Amino acid sequence: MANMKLTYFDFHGGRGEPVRLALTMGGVPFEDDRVAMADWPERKGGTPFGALPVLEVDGKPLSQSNSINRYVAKLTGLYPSDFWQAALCDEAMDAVEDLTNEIVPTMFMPDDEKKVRREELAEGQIPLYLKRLNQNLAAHGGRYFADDRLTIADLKVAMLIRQLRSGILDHISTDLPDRVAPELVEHFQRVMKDPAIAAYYAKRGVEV
Ligand SMILES: N[C@@H](CCC(=O)N[C@@H](CS)C(=O)NCC(=O)O)C(=O)O
Repeated sequence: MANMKLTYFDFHGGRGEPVRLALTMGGVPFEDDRVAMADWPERKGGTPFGALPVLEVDGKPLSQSNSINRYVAKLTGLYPSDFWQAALCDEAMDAVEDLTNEIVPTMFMPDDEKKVRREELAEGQIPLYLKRLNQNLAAHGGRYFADDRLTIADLKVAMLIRQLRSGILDHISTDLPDRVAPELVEHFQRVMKDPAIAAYYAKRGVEV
């Protein structure tokens, strides 16, 4: 088994969390290198594109969250072998990336600009994406995004729903997912009840 090291920020969510969950679910040991924000400026230059997550496999770096997601999902049986099901899996993960790319810049905005931009997103792109993801879930059987089973796509979407409901994004109402995409919230709860995931968070004392 290759030696794995995941480098990501020190919180339970974001682009790196599906990788942690997938490796844990697959029973793949890895070094969980959690970077404190204060240390990031010093470490940024040492990453392939100045961003995290980065997975090192036997010392060789791999960046870009969805590329890492696909790689670890293939290793852990969380990626469909059927090409169409794999494409559905990618579609959901890339949609979450689209939205993440809209939300993340607001974290670095001054308060007044942040409020305006987040309110705009809460009226526009966020409900639009949640509704479309909700429709995709329904179209693929209602329980999971692809392959009629939990795949890496479910982990990625679930982390988005958790972030939106967590209250860490001021000016975006925490009940937005419940109002516009209730089946996605049920899906999130289904994913969190997976025994390996529930055990992972219980061990870390994290409420989900
Ligand atoms: N396209 C990249 C984006 C990575 C990215 O922007 N990561 C954020 C954290 S989620 C980051 O490293 N931000 C710090 C920075 O850009 O300095 C991916 O999908 O991995």
